[in-house]
Amino acid sequence: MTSVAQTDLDSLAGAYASEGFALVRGLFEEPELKQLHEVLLRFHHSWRAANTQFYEARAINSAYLTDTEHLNIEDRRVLFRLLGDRRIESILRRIFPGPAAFMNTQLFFNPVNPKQPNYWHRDIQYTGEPEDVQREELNSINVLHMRLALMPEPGLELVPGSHKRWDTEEEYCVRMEQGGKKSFDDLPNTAAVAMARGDLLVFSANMLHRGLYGKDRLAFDMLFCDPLERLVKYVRPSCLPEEKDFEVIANPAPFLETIRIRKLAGL
Ligand SMILES: O=C(O)CCC(=O)C(=O)O
Repeated sequence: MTSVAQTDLDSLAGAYASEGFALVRGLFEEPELKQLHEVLLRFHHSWRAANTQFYEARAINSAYLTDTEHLNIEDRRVLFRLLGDRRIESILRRIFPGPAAFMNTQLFFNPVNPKQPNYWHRDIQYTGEPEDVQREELNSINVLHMRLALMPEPGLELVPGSHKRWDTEEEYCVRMEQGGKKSFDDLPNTAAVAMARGDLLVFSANMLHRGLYGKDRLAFDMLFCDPLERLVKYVRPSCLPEEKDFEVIANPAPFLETIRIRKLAGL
């Protein structure tokens, strides 16, 4: 396992294309992080109260943070503002050859049980698509995580380059728990990306990765994807900004793209 240095914005596109991830530091100021952190804690508090059993049993993340269920309009606007921030836009432009669409948000935290194992996976394995399609789509469909750490954390472990290629036999057996392997078994040729407050890890959801639990991790994940109906059909309309919210969003393009495709598809 190697550890990873930060990438400057100019080398981001190259790093993402070859490795499948890049770590960007120092993009946000402390007052911005403070405001976001407070919103995330309010969300987490409310979400935990509504999902106590799941949280205590096995949860490592929640999702749909921009929905109306747990946050008021001001707090949701803090999230919309960040998702549509010019700095986020400049990263999206470097990674997506065309427009990117807003997909979802997630909040990652530690499992209640400190012995709960983590698991290698590719997000694409949960789409329900047959494996030969998943394999083909690795190179043609882009789903991007931008993970912003609010607390220092061990971060993620990734297999560099695995966003463009299918698993080796060993990786496959571990990920799918075959041949006596477990999905938390160690893999060779990995990179661990430890994160400090304010670090942004940009990585392909297609690649082999697992969370590294520990410390007081609390990370906000912003998900963007290619503008395709089959990817944005799962977006909850209640997670999207309403007309008046667009006043606070510097770059509305990812939201507008999602709204456009959903409308075209009659969703
Ligand atoms: O941090 C974790 O626990 C896993 C992260 C992950 O799998 C993801 O962001 O897709």
